[in-house]
Amino acid sequence: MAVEARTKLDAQKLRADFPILQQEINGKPLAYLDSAVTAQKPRQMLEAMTQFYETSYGNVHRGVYALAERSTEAFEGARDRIAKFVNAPSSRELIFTRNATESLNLVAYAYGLARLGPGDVVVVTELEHHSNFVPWQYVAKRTGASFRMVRLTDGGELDLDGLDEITRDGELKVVAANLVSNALGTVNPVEKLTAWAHEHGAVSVVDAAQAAPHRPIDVQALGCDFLAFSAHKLCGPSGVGALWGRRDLLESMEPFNLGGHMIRKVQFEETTWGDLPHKFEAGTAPIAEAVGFGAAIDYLNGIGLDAIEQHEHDLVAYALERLGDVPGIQLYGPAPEKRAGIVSFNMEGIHPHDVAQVLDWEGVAIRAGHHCCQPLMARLGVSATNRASFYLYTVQEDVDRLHDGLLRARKVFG
Ligand code: 7TS
Repeated sequence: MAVEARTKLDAQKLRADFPILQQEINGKPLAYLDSAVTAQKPRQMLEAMTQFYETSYGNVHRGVYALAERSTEAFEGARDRIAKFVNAPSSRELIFTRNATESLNLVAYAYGLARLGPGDVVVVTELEHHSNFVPWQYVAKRTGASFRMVRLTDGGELDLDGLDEITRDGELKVVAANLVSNALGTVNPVEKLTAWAHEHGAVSVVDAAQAAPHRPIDVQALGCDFLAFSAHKLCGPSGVGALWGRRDLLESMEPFNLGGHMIRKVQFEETTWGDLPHKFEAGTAPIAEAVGFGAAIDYLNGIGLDAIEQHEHDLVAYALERLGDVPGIQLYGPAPEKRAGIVSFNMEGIHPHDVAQVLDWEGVAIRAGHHCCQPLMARLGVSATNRASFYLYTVQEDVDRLHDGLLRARKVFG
């Protein structure tokens, strides 16, 4: 009988793919524990971009010469693979944007602004990144819709018991939530929120900026209507992101940006819009960045998203145990099995920026701040936290060095 063995990834071996990790910082090897802010880049992705610039670069969809055709082929090939990565029914539903933030603004403006009004309800969660909070708050204010929030339990999970009360507030129109929280790492029950949204005739907008790098994404299984993510968090270049949206919704929406490439016909009296996805891609696209995005997806697929998820899960469990014995540490967030590779914490009596500074002396890079989650910080009763975040190239030794750095911070400031 065949035994199915889960392939474990070998982070130590994968590190060789990342040139930036080969250097020393402040005389120490680099322990990069800030992948949630942006991930480092494998040589394979960097080479794909260089090769594209050296052999195939041209503008897309607008030339008949060989380079323009090559460029268009590479660009559209990347779109196909990125669409497949989230199991989109069609790559025409996959729109290139600058980043997850722009993807979410596209939905808020092109869908929200046109469809919301007094008596409607827009819901976000207390765990949202500002990118999936502020656009909805703004659009609600502009349209007179009411703006509500799914609260957090003390355990750092969304409190779904409060949903009924929210629906009594008016007609539910938009439910916007992240699949993985960047501040606590919580994996949120987006399928349940989507089912609730659909039960009430609302659309479900999923911020997958933090989820797409770390676990397999299937928009059809999630059942959502829109899904946003960025390339730079999944080993791709900065400057490009994606929005997946249900075709009928995208087709029914007005464009977000106006100008070249997104039109069908322009006359003095009137302009008509191009087909999907072009209607939402005004101007020259992030061409080489999209090609790099595709190469990053190939790289991740080669390792396997299941293996990445398992690796991070193992690291989080290890980190929570290891850091638990640091004197004066307060750890935030749910149990390891309910979170991605993110650990947020505070050290009693030491400002998070001071902690991060001492760690930098040791070559350990973590983030300190509000993580663009001020509503969550208010809920936790703090202005900032420290956050260590892991990826496929993180090894246990990095966590050990974080642990030792925290003991040093205790000594320096204790
Ligand atoms: N949503 C989530 C959950 C995020 O973590 C981020 C970025 C964004 C949206 C926005 O992504 P962008 O690519 O458009 O900037 N997260 C972080 C972070 O955790 N620290 O800085 C940015």
